[in-house]
Amino acid sequence: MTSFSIPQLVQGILSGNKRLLAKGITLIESKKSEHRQLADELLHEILPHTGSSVRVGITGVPGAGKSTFIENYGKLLLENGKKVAVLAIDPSSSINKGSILGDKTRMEELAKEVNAFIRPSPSSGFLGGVANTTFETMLLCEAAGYDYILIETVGVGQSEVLVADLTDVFLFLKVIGTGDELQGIKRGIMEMVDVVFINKVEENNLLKAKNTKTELLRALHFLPEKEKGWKVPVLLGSALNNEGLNEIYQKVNEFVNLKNANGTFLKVREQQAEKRFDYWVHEYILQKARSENSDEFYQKHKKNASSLASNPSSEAKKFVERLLGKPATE
Ligand SMILES: Nc1nc2c(ncn2[C@@H]2O[C@H](COP(=O)(O)OP(=O)(O)OP(=O)(O)O)[C@@H](O)[C@H]2O)c(=O)[nH]1
Ligand SMILES: [Mg+2]
Repeated sequence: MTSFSIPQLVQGILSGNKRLLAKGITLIESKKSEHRQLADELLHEILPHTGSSVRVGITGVPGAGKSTFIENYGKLLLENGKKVAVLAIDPSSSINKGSILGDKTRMEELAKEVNAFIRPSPSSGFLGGVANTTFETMLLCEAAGYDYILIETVGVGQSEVLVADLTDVFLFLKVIGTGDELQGIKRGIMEMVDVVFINKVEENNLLKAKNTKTELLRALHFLPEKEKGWKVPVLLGSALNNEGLNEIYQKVNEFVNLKNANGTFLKVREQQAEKRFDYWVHEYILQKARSENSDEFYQKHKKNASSLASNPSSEAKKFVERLLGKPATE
């Protein structure tokens, strides 16, 4: 990994060299503290060259067609002269290692394109860590000139929230007739969504799809407007047969333009970066807590918490006060 110097990595990434981009990402994903130092140096150098992409999150139940969608939507972006990077957020990836690569068949054509870059989810780590890695990977991809970053949520649960916190546009892929009607209307997801695509719509289920659309629009109608002046559109189509993707392309661009006009595009990104900051505050406090000087106290307080000798919250407070040099209150 250290066979390249930081200036070499910077130069390679800025010139769009995929191999060096991949090396840079590996550095970012490393858990070794000396690598983190290097990763910070790398990010410092490339930061002035970031921010110019459109970041799109894509969610939907397993099998909804996310990868198929990305393959064909990605190709459409390429046809429009754009460069596309595909990343994945997979909180369960330690079990389900590199699942996006398992999807090879579904992104086979996109993967072969010069102007496309596909990176699987980091192979381990807790959710917050994976989100952070994805955020930094996205920055590297931007520096390498990718115009669209597509992030697929893999697995279920909290990954949607994280992807929404990393992207400018949040796209929900819905399938009909698989019993996920209720999930689609699940408030949590619907509140985060900017564009809905009902996928796998074919002649035999067109009517059902239209009904689902009406239902979804009704549900959306009751939610507060997330972006001023934006009515979340529900589009029908087939990712597999390349139907409806042009409309998605238009809607995504329309949404980005509206956000820019409203002044929310950059504002939301600032809020997202603040979340990254908070992540690192927690991370560094924990690191300091476990460092040689404090580890004894850390273990002691933790034990008091685990045995419920005192409640975990007050025990944590005592420990942090001690860590910050305040007189211990015990
Ligand atoms: N008939 C039909 N099948 C589709 C369509 N889009 C995707 N599929 C099929 O649905 C299956 C799942 O597609 P994927 O793209 O892997 O779905 P995914 O959401 O990425 O799945 P996970 O990553 O496992 O969550 C595959 O067999 C696809 O060929 C479509 O528009 N019509
Ligand atoms: Mg997939």
